[in-house]
Amino acid sequence: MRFLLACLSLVLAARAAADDRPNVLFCIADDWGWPHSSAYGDAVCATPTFERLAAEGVLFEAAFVSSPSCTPSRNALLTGQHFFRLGEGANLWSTLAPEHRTFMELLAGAGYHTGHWRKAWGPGSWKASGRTTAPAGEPFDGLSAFLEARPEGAPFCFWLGAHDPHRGYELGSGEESGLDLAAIELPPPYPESDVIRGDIADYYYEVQRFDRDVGAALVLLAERGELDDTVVIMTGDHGFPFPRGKTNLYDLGSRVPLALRYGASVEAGQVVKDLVSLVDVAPTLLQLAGVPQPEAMTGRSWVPLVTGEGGSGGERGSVVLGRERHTVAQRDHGGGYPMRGLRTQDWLYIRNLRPDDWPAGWEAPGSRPFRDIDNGPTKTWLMEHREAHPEAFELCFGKRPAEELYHLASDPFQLKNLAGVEHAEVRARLAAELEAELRWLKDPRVTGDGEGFDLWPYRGGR
Ligand SMILES: [Ca+2]
Repeated sequence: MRFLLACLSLVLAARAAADDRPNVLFCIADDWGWPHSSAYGDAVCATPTFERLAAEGVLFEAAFVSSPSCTPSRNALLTGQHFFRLGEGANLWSTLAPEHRTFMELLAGAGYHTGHWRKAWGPGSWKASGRTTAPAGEPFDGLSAFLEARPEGAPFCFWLGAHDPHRGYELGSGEESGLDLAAIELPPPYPESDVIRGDIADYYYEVQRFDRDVGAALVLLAERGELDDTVVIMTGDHGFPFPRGKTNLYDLGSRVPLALRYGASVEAGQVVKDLVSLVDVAPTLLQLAGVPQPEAMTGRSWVPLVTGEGGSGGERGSVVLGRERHTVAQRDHGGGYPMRGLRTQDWLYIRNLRPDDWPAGWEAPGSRPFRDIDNGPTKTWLMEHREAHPEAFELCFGKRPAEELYHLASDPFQLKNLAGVEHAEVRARLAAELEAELRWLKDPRVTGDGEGFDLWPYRGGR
């Protein structure tokens, strides 16, 4: 039997060597959010590589992560399943049980040479679940080293990760590099502040550094004559690490840049307005590689969208968003601040499951205040100026009602909650739609076992 299996794997390997399956270059920044790219009209954050991918392939205008926190976002992306289907993997600093297969593992099983550079899965301990292979392949010291180790003729899937633009930043690096602070569009509700402008410029500096890294990888593939045989995806794992960004279901937290290029196989210059989720990455890559999509993967392949078969007029109705525990910021029970949301083209509807808690944790002497918001100059400035700018402070740090509803055309940054004020019919319709989606997806918060999320260990220390 073992001999037969060995023969079969030799046959498959030979077929892989002769096949025309695409290579994959998956590029993901850490904390790079929408709309921080020149491709989306940002006047200061120049990302020529991302613009090139969009011009030579597809620019997605409405891409969202499953959960705006590193580990659950990456778990969802790798497994093609929403974060809440992944047990402990729904939380930051967690693990990923071996039964949740990742696209990297499935491609490796199909004969692909796989590996990653810098930040891939995590943070957390994937070994803690009993898993014996890394969820995003073995580490390599860059694309060149990875390609040197590639078996003759094998297609590859390389995860180009980064720690950019995660905090901390070198203070003043953005301005020193020549970025025009005065031209930065401050996202509401931030008040005018040179400190906030400088902080955003430092974030942009790291976004641009990531863009250059991806650019170098494209040059390398082009020199080897392999660029047009490679599916290139470039995105981020959630929104920017600023108050009301990362860890929030607002667009600044959950919406990300996304572009895809695949030589002549995907028509250049397309703009997809449809709502897509990064849980769709795994099904998309598996379909392109000819690997069957496991039943557990609930994401939807983008192949019909980008090949024109599925249209691109914004037909996809909604995406599901959510969050469980980020840091251990809830001092009373040690759990998270559970939220679920539904984003349509016209509305954002949010359910906050524990409205009595502080969304980012609270302030207490001797502990890091509002722990779920990364420390940095913008956070500090907003806290120090809370009396002068109480509305901004409240929107960034304050408690939230059980339901939020935002009308995107009149309120693109989602500042004016209409739930309970007007549009009761819309609220009821979206609440029912969210409930139905979560039930279909078997979310433990809906099917009755949601307390488990609060009980898993926090593998980041305390
Ligand atoms: Ca991140």
